[in-house]
Amino acid sequence: MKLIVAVVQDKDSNRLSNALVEQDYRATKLASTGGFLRAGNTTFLIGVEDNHVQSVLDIIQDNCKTRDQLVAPVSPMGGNADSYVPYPVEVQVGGATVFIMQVEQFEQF
Ligand code: 2BA
Repeated sequence: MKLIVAVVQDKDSNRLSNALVEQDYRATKLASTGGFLRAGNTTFLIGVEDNHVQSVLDIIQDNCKTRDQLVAPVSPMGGNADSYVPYPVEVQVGGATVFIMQVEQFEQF
């Protein structure tokens, strides 16, 4: 069994969860925040048998779009000055950042 961890943009999260439910995959959605943009995104935890990993990756790819996002400068006050960006920058975000991990044991009680 594998655990797929997918960080997706909030704008894609409803479409992705609907697609997963339609294809009978179970998932948990976590509200998350990107370390760079400090904007909200959504992290999906999806547990699947090994032979379903590619099918889930296809669903993620079909439902998560790449977007350009303009980032306004973030004030370093009260934060870490090392990561301060002093001018607006355009970054390409997504479609999805995906990690696939081996699951040692899976139990449901
Ligand atoms: P953020 O950290 O907010 O990053 C948003 C986008 O900003 C990234 O898009 C990338 O294009 C850009 N970016 C990130 N760090 C950068 C840096 N140090 N310098 C220049 N540009 C930078 P994505 O790569 O598509 O990532 C989207 C979100 O996925 C990230 O949001 C983060 O929440 C997550 N993510 C990406 N890579 C990750 C990793 N290696 N580990 C954990 N989470 C990751």
